[in-house]
Amino acid sequence: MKSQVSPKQLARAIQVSESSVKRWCDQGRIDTFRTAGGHRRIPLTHVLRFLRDHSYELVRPEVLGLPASMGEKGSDLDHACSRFRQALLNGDDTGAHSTIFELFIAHDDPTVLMDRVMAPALHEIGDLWMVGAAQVYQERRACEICLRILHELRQVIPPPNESAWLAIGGTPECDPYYVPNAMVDLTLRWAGWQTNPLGVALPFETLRSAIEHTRPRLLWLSVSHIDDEERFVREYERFYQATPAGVAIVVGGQALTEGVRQQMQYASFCDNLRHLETFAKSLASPAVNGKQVGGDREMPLGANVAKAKGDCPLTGRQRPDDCEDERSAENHAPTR
Ligand code: B12
Repeated sequence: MKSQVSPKQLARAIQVSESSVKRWCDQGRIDTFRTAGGHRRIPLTHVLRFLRDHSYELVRPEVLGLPASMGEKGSDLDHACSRFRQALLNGDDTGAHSTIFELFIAHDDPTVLMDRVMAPALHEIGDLWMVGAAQVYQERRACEICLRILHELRQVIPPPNESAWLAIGGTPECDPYYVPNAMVDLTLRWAGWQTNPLGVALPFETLRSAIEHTRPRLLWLSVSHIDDEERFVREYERFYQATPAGVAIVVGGQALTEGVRQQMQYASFCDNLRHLETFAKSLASPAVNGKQVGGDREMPLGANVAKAKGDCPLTGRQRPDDCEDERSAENHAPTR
């Protein structure tokens, strides 16, 4: 992909006149900068966002250095998933990118793409590996490609408002799974939050320090692998008790089986990113807590007021009328 394009290139790619594109640039409808020589240039990430927001058809994607297949229409998510899986298995970086960005431009939300295309493709690759039909290197390479795609999607989505609430998170010790973790980060960004991903394999002790230093409103824990269940539950409980009430802990990931979750307390467990998106938006909605993303950034830390009163940690209201018990707070967020 090119990193920036000229108005002429964009005009050819979407089959409109160059003067129209220049006008959009000058009206600020599309973010533009000028070269030293005074020529307009548009970062490709802004082009992708513009096409998505304004529903322009990408007739000649190759003019922008994008794969020609990106302009093709009519792929549904299941078909896209198998195309994506095949591209991952073949190490076809371009094919994998075009599958995802084509859907993104056609208005599919990143959460849908991650839940319905990327994650299932990786699950299938795991199944193929288990029966010896895919090599370890193919699995690792697939993760690398996914990470690059997630990184690029992160560049394309609008940056969060500077005063938006902060979310931090990562995976616990002994969990090297960085792809789901990057997906959670992207989901929260998409929901309008500022995020500060901490990476993978984090001891609870360091998560505690991160909360103290960064004062987030939300902490996510993505758990794909647990070495020692008893130890995990014990250390998590200690961490949960020491976490200030103003910090909502959201957990998810395939290692959090029913049995493990029964022993945990959390603000919400979401089994997919769509639910997380809804939850993150509802947490920031004025209807829930009188504050909006873009409003007050820091929640008061310190006394664990909601817990002490037996109130719901999210709404601050009395249980059980307004909020499920945290222990059964699965899929807390309503589905759309
Ligand atoms: C890639 C991979 C690895 C890589 C990971 C590298 C990396 N960079 O991430 C590595 C090499 C580390 C690895 C190692 C192992 N792996 Co592995 N791995 C996978 C594979 C193929 C993909 C994982 C992945 O990224 N999935 C995609 C993510 C996005 O999907 P997801 O986790 O379901 O996430 C979704 C939801 O859970 C949710 N979600 C996830 N996190 C969160 C967090 C929050 C807050 C929320 C709200 C939601 C949420 O949203 C996501 C999108 O819908 C899986 C197959 C599979 N089924 O996933 C096997 C798999 C998980 N691995 C498996 C195994 C057996 C292993 C090993 C034990 C192999 C070995 N003998 O060494 C080791 C364990 C090492 C360890 N310490 O963990 C098995 C696990 C079986 C089991 N249930 O125990 C699987 C299922 C493969 C299989 N079919 O057998 N693995």
